[in-house]
Amino acid sequence: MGKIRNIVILTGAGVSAESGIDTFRDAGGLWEQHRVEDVATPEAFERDPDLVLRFYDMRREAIQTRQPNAAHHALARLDAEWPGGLLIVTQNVDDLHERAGAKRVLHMHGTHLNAWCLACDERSPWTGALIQRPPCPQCGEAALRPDVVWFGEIPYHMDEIHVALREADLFVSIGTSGAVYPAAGFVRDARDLGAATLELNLEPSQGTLWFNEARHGPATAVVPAWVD
Ligand code: BJW
Repeated sequence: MGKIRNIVILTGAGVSAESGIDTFRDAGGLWEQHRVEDVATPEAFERDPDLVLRFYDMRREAIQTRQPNAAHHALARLDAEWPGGLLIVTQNVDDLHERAGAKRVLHMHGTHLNAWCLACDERSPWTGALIQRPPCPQCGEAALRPDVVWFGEIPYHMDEIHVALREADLFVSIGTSGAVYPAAGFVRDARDLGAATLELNLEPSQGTLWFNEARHGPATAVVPAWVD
């Protein structure tokens, strides 16, 4: 990879699609016909917490039965072997990058493995259901929500991500539609800061024209082909 030293890799739902985890905007429908924008907002949670908690309980349960695929494994290999800077910024709430062995991973939209208590503001590891309103392990209040970032909320780790983008020689976007900001803007940030940019996606994303290069196909094929 020439003179490249620092790499930032952004992943989205497409990297986990072949592990059997539904994407958000592809054909095939969302749970109970809801648009993700209608379920993944603080307003939706206020309006109908049962609906939102059932949506996340169902996804948390499904994710725990899924396994990393060849794309996650290829990225974990790259993470283990790349001598320079490398950061995987995932929009996914699943833990398949980590289960494949990747270490340098940030979850900018949170993780399904944590619950966040709205009473005491603490995060706790959480693998069970939230619909029965279990008490917070820290304060005992029944005020837990999924520790994920909804529309209108500020994504996690933005300072670290911007530092990595500033230092990146290569920005790679994998399996994301480019529909959701700020992640959809990273390609332009990286380009403006001098990085080369590569898209690996099933099809051209909404931001495909911003990339120097695009390779289209299933993640389990195009990601290992790029890494190896
Ligand atoms: C395959 C494949 C295979 C399939 N192989 N590929 C600027 C302009 C306009 C609006 C905004 C703006 N800035 C902010 C906004 C508002 C808003 C926004 O973006 N709205 C848009 C709808 C326009 N953004 C926000 O509110 C964000 N917050 C924010 O901006 O705060 C302000 C702030 C930011 C920074 C600093 C300070 C202040 C928060 C966004 C939160 C998004 N949350 C969700 C839910 C997370 C929890 C959960 O999982 O339920 O995140 S929504 C959902 O979309 C989820 C995903 O991470 C995210 C992105 O989806 P993704 O991963 O791209 O999936 P898909 O389905 O869209 O695409 C899959 C792709 O894979 C497709 O292209 C397929 O082709 C491909 N594919 N199979 C390879 N086998």
